[in-house]
Amino acid sequence: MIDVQPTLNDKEVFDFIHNGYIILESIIDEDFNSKCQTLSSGHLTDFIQSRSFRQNVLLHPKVAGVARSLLGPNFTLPTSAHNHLYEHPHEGQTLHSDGLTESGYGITHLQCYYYPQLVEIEDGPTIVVPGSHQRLVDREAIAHYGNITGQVCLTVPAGTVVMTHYGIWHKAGPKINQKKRSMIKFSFFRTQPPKRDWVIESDEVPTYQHSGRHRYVTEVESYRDRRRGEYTWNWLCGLTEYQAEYHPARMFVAGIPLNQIQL
Ligand SMILES: O=C(O)CCC(=O)C(=O)O
Ligand SMILES: [Fe+2]
Repeated sequence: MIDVQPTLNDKEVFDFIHNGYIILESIIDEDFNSKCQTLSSGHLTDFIQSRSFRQNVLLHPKVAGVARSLLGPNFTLPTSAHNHLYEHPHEGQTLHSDGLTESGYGITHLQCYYYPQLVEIEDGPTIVVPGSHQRLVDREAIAHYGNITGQVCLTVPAGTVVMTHYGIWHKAGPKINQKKRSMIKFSFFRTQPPKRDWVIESDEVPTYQHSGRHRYVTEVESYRDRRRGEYTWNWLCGLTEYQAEYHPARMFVAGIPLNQIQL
């Protein structure tokens, strides 16, 4: 099987649990970014399964290292992706979580946003709400929300990959220029029960460290966040009963386990 080393340590796993995303800035090779800027909008299949996309993006040691850390050794590589390409000005999307987001404390699905070009505020960056990923809501309920204190505009350098918990609330922000802005979205899934096999210094499992209140939440909600974080941490460390789950989004987003991939 292709050797992928985990990259996250306990503290970085805490941060992912707390925020629901991790930003890997400017990691993809410039020539490959340029190549991706010529892709057409919408569904992508052959290109995503190509050796060059696998080598440059999916198996980039930092991208695969996060997938390996949070989803275990035999995570799936995607066979398709979606290019969210905007060119003309638009007023932005409404806040939402994607299709088949569901409740539950585990981490089984990482949805990734790859930006092959620089994204500035005028370009309509994706906006995410840190810590929103464990709050299952219906899309209509949050679609009318405006800006939320503490939301993060993903204004990022070319070649950035943002890896998110599938449930995170997000939207494409308003765009006021005619520049092309692409975001290639793809997913990794877990295939095995979790265990604490990321980068560890000692076998002793630390207790979950809550990073405090997100800017938009009250004390009580923050307490709930802490409890939810503890459940996720314990689940990831293999301390709670694991029931094999087939993430519902996998009905639409296929993947091939790493142990079946040959480059
Ligand atoms: O393009 C973006 O920034 C976000 C797109 C998105 O979230 C969607 O279409 O579901
Ligand atoms: Fe979305």
